[in-house]
Amino acid sequence: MFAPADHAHMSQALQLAEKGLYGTSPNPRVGCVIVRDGRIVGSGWHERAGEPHAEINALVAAGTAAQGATAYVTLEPCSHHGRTPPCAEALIKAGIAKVVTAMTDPNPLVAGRGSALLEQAGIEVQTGLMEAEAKALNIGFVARHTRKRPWVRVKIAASLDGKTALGNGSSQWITSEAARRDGHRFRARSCAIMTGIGTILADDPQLIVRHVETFRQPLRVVVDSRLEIPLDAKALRGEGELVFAAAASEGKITALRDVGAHSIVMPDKNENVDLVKMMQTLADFEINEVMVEAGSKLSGALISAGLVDELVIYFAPCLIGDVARGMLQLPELTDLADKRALTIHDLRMVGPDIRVIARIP
Ligand code: AOF
Ligand code: ZN
Repeated sequence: MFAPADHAHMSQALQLAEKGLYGTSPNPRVGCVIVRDGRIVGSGWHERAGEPHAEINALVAAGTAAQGATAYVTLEPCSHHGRTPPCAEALIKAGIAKVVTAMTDPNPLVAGRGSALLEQAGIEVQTGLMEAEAKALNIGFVARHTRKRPWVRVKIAASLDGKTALGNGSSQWITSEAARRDGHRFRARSCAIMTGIGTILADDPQLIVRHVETFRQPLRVVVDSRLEIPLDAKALRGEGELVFAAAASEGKITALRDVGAHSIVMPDKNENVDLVKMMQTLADFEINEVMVEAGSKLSGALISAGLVDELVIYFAPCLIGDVARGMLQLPELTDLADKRALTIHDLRMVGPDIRVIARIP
């Protein structure tokens, strides 16, 4: 159904979409290329939520050349009035003759309605060109809409023997500057950065994006069962930071509100934070991708609860020895048949360190 030229145009649209990697949250990254008589007459991408969608930017660039042209869009054009008006209507008005999309929009407000509108207007619509690439680019947006949970990525920095800190807690720094900078690129693409109270008390991290050119900072989320977080924690220096607790006094909730942070009390039956509900809540808050940078307890608990999709592990070429902290607190296994199987998604050097991206199927 698709010719080599179609692939070339969609591939270009995907490259444009990727320019929105750090900026479009909570919207998807979307690119659009408009082609007439084999020539690109306009292109664009979605830069940030509230601003025009990819198709509109491409249509503006194409002007009257859009008449009778084919639009290649990495996501089904929208049909709804959100922060911006529907792209399907704009494409129809501009006289586009054919639309090729990579994937259907999983947003229930769209979900096929965009393509239907185009077809009703007599526009030919083809769907599914380079679908795997398009879905990968919006892995969190797809996860949020299809399973009502964000895509959750756990970052770990370890020695080659898998240790993340000394017995006394000291962990700065095991991996290289290059690895730490690389970690900031994962932060930058995330809608939220999550940590636990243990890390807050031990390291007082800021949990902000540095070393990456971006105009937005992800939401900071702290899992803190007994709401012990100090009011002057660096991770709370902002507006609207979220703290999930299992129990809390009204006084502490008010004090946190006064410093601009929201507490959400959500206990499970063991009086810990209900992690499943927490992730569903984050999805309700339009969080697509969560980056977890926590200790072995929270990271392990999230894995045990079946909430982690991806591990990003940096291994530094050094040994720390067995009397040190491991990566993940998981229940003891007595049968190796029960071990958790992973798939290796990516493997590369980052400076002197090794980066492994493993996925939990
Ligand atoms: C597109 N092209 O470039 C994007 C789309 O609130 P709004 O108006 O920005 O709408 C956001 C929704 O529109 C988003 O959840 C997704 O369904 C769609 N995003 N659609 O055709 C774009 N960013
Ligand atoms: Zn749109």
